[in-house]
Amino acid sequence: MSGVLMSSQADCPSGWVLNDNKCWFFSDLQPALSWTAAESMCQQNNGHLASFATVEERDWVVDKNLKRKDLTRWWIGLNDIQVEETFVWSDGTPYDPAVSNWKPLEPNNAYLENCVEIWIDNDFPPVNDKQWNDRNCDGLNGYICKRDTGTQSCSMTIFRHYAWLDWRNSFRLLQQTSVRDVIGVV
Ligand SMILES: [Ca+2]
Ligand SMILES: [Ca+2]
Repeated sequence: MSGVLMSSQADCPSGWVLNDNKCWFFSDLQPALSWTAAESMCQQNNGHLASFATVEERDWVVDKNLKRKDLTRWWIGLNDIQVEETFVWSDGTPYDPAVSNWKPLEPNNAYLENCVEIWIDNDFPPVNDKQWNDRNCDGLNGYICKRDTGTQSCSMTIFRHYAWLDWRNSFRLLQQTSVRDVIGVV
């Protein structure tokens, strides 16, 4: 037996988290990046800085992910770079103000602020927890990327297989690779 499995299972690249049929990436503390550099990093991985289409997505990001990290400030894709006070998501998702979660008095464009961050407040009790702030795009933050699962429908998933052949009267182990997905494979 040998070969590869054509998989149609929704999947994410290594280091990304699957949620609601999207893949999400949460950066480490270092290197902190400007908004533009962070968006570029996400695009290099076929994504964009994170957008939130629903309140559930928005709160899942904070409640299930960011609170485990020491970092407190995270770039998301929202920005008003093109037109002041007209906010758009970098991945083209329509901006729904009902999904927004601004801190009080934000966005305020206080220091030419055209990029949006989630700013986790570590005060106890939490104050304005998981809410948003517009910040100067050159500020250095962690970042969150989001992408479609997509490409796995045509990808080949390598699974573990041993192929023993009788060659010159001896058996030879030809290949041994790691188990990834053997569902449906006999
Ligand atoms: Ca602004
Ligand atoms: Ca601000």
